[in-house]
Amino acid sequence: MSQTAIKPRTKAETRTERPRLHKVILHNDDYTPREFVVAVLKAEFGMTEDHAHNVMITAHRLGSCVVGVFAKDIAETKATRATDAGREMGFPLLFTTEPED
Ligand code: TYC
Repeated sequence: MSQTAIKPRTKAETRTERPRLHKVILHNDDYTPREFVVAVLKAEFGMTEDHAHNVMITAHRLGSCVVGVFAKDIAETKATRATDAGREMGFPLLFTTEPED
């Protein structure tokens, strides 16, 4: 008869999960000037004029556009700063965040 001793596993699994990334989303509105949206995208997200214009016009036509994907705290800080830049000028410009699937 074979007697195989099975050693119980003692080491806990150390699988490191990467923190989920969060999308920053730009929402269209009827009041914020296009050039202002482009300027905020350039200033807060380091976009070129071309890239910022593409993102702005996509949000304008479709209602919203993903601006970028960041760690949660960075996404929230950027969305808040960009939204505040609009509010300071009296515009309803809105950036929100949501976890990436
Ligand atoms: N719809 C705005 C206008 O026609 C421009 C705009 C574009 C505003 C994108 C917000 O996320 C936005 N003046």
